Amino acid sequence: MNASILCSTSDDAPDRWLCARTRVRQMFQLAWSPYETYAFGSDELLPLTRESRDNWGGLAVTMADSLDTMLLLGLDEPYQTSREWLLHNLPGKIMNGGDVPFFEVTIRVLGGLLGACTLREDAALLALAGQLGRALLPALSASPSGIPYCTVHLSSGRASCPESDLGESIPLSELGSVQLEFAALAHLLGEPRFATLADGAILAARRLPSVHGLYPSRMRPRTGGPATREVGFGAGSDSFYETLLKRWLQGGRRPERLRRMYEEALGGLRRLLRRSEPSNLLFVARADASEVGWRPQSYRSRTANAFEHLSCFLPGLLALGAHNNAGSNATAEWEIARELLSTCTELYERQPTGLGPERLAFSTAASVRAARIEWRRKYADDESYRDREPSPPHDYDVIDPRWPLRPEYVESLFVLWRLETVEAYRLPLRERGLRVLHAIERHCRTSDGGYAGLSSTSRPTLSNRLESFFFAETLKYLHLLFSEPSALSLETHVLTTEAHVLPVLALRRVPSGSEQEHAHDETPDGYGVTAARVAVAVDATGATSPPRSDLWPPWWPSEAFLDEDLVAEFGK
Ligand code: DMJ
Repeated sequence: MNASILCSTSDDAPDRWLCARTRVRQMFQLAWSPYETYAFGSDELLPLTRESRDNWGGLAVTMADSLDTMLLLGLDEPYQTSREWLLHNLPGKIMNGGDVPFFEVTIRVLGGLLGACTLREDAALLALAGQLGRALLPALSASPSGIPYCTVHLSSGRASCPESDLGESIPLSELGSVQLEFAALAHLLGEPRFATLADGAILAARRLPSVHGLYPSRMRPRTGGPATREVGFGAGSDSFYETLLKRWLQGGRRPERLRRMYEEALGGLRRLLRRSEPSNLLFVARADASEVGWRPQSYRSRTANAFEHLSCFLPGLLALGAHNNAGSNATAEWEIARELLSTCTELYERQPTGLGPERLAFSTAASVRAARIEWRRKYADDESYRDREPSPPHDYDVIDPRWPLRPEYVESLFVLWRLETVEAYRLPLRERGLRVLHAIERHCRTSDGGYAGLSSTSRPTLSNRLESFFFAETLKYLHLLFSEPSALSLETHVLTTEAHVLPVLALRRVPSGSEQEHAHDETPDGYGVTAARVAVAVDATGATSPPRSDLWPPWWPSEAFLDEDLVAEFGK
């Protein structure tokens, strides 16, 4: 029976959401089948040419990234086949492996293995995760500053970062998104060193004075200093801020220092909020933190108001933070979350395909003003243009039209569906998810029944790419959106930046009132007890060290500066 026909029954049909999640399960199988046929054991399937490639170091990235989604979706057969394959082949690939990207392999492969171990106790997979974790560790342990290197050579342990135009440096998101996986590993294996080193990277970043809680989007492993003045919540920065909150939640609301860093970053976020012209869509700009203080990049520059699909994870993050009272003003954080989510909805629903573009440039009142001035200057002497105006603003221009099957929008739909308490906001969220599902079905199917990304959200043209996050995140979030809350508790689990399911490392209060970590005995994971040792290691690392002035060049600003003109309507 064709499930998509079933799913089109009337809004109040009782089996509507059951049908939707059944469809997601089928989509997973349809996407998996060509991977299994043409690329099994490779990092990725090239879905149009039916080839495979090892673009992340050859560790079967798609397979490892998919494991916990298979378990959640009840796909036991591909799970067992993949598990067997990984247990048999990955140890050798790790032992003899070459250069791999530290961040991608941590979030996709290590995260995938640990997600599976969380949902189903599995000593063999856990041992494999331990082997991989140890092979990745030199990226952290070889760094003199604690800021990890970008690449690690699995068999020799050599760690490095390629020389870019910004010198040897690593994106902030890459240094600060691996902590959940390494803390889980530390906990499950009883080896605190994993957590100490990974958490140390965040503490190393914190040695810089932040700019309203924000850190430079690239940093240097050799010195610990910044490699750029750019700060923001898009590519290069996004999941650093996500990790501050989620690592705190994972630690049973500890350590407090991470919550404080998250709260401070919300101050920076509020200063980056802008509204579009003419529809007042709320978005987050990028900024350049210069030595004279806090300045948005030139209004004439398109990058100032650039917004990436990646930033559509923010509504979900803000909702999670507000739900857990991690910031100082949950009401305002909820408002921002709702408004940013409706901006992302607009990005999707204004596109002919119903899928949101990778990157765009918003128009704001200031950019429209600047464009008018520029127009007049340019055509001052041209009779034919002199009395005309530039075309009216239309909120945004699409800069990069691709949709590589990204998850961030459906991720936020899911989190808000779970946590939103105002029914009027909550009710449409599943419908929106269903529209995304239908758009994928309409525009992303390949001729052999699988799926591929789109090279343009305005014209449905397939690209020859099937990223592993389609299995790990996009389909998982859609499935969870259409499932009952009992499918996965957000109180006892955290979802990593790659949507892998990890346990909260439980805390229990003892009668004396002092906080102590205890055995993880009330949690379902059934593993040994090491939360106490992990948390102690985290707290002991650089706990009180003040910012080190020798680390930053003269152009990195001090955090005291505040430009009142740029404080947006949501306050400081
Ligand atoms: C994923 O690999 C992760 O979510 C990462 O943090 C950034 N983006 C991709 C999916 O878009």
